[in-house]
Parts: sequence; structure tokens; C-alpha cells
Amino acid sequence: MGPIGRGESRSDAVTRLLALLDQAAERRADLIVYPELALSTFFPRWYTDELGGHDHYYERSMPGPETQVLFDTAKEYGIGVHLGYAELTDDGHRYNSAILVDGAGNEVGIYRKVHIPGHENNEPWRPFQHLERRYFEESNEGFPVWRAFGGLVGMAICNDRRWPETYREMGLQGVELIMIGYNTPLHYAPDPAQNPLQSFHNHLCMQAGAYQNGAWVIGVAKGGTEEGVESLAQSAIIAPSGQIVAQAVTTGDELIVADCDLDWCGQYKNTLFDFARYRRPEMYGRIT
Ligand code: CDT
Repeated sequence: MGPIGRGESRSDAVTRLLALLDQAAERRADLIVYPELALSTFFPRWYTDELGGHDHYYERSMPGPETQVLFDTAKEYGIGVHLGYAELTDDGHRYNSAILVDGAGNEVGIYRKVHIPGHENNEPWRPFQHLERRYFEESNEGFPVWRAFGGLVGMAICNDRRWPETYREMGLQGVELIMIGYNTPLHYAPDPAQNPLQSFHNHLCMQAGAYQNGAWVIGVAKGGTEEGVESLAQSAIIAPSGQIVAQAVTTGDELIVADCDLDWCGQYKNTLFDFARYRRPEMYGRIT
């Protein structure tokens, strides 16, 4: 996806998601993967005195009144949906979440972001804030995998993709396809020397995660310049070999498609990365 401006409503965003869904149907897709926080601008870039100052960006139910049409249309097409959104639970918890539904419209699972980057307090020295640690709680639910789409699938969100444990936790459960939405500003205030490496680091970690676990990785950006902040695009579909088989070439709304044969995973999971045969967990004491 391209940027979502502060003035764009939830319904405006859904209209754009529907246009991509129509294209996905034309391409006979089984599953469409939308990015992190796909229904709003990336609001943690602004500080509010009140913690609830951004609550209008959160979803109280999923599907909700404005998003129901997306799930209904996807069900008519028989296409599964992965959608990132800000979740406000009935008991007042705020999570950076993603929902997955299958092609029949049944909920497969909800994933809540484990690794929450950025900072808790206003830091005016930054050109823009990254207050995810103020507006989202860390999930303690880990990285489950679910049976869906003829295989084992899992989810992660943005900063999660930089951590090898994310992929390994799912890899140890046999995951075959991992969906990851992201919003990654090109400017990293604590160390701007990393700015020119954003694209490299993005693909580096997702390609490594795919290869080392013999799984497909679908990395989906909300990129382009959003409210003056330039963010990385370059969504990619990565094979279990670690190769990128499809990549976005614009910074706007763009559909990329690949035929993700889950049987390809076995070529890695049953040979070089036969975990049961070759892993040495007793040598990895610090992380096990
Ligand atoms: N959304 C998200 O997690 N973004 C972070 C930005 C870097 S931390 C300020 C990321 O890891 O891409």
C-alpha cells in the first residue's frame, strides 16, 4: 500500500483495500496480505498527552462496521484476508494486531505484535516520533501457527521480522507461510547511518528467515511518503529458497502475486534444514 494520510477515513482506506482485492480476484489469488495498520495513517508518529488520544484509530471489533464489506467481498471471491490493524480490546488493552480469515470467511487467528519498537515518551529532538511503545502493549501470546490454506501458516508484524527468534519459533512448529506487514520509516533517528540500509536490512532478515526455516515469507509494506515521513516500500514474496519471486516496484497501492507452492518447503525442511536430524538444541542453551 501507499501512504494513508491523516485526513483519510477508515472507509477511504477500505475503498483502497477493496480495489486491491478486486485485482487479486482477477489474478485468481487464494489469499491477500495487507500491511501493518492498514486502516489508518501510522499514528504513533505523533505524541498525545492522553494515552487514549489516538483511540479513534483503533478497532473495537474485527470485522467492524466499516471493515465488514471487505470481509464480505473477500468471502464472495473465496479469497482469504490478512489485515493489520490497531486493536482496542473490551478490557482496554491496545495491541498492534493482524487478523487472518480463510477463503470461506472463517477466522483463522489473530496475531498481536510481540516486539514493540520505538519509545514510550515524547522525544522532541526527533524529526518525528515512533511511539509504538506508548500506544501498544507487548503481546505475551508468542508466535502460534495455524492450519489454513492447505498448510501451516503464521504471522508477524514489522519489527518482529528483524528477530531470528520470530521465524524460528514458527519454524519449530513447521510453518510453511509467514505473513508480515510493515511500516518502516527510512529515517532511523537513533542511528541515521542505518538509513541507506533500510531496504537491504528489510530483505536480508526476511530472506534469511525464509531460507533458514524452509518457509514462504510475504513481506508487505505501507510505504511512500505519509504525512511527510518517507517509508520503505519494496513488498516482497520470498520463497523457501530465500529468493524473492515477486517484488513491488512502486510506492503506491500495488498488487504483486506469486504462486506459493507450499510443497517447496519440504525441499528445505527435509534436507539441509531437517531440524530433527541436524539441529543441536543442547548446544544452544542460552536461547533454549
Ligand atoms: N512498525 C515498525 O515496527 N517499524 C520499525 C521501525 C524501526 S524502530 C523505530 C521497524 O522495525 O521497521
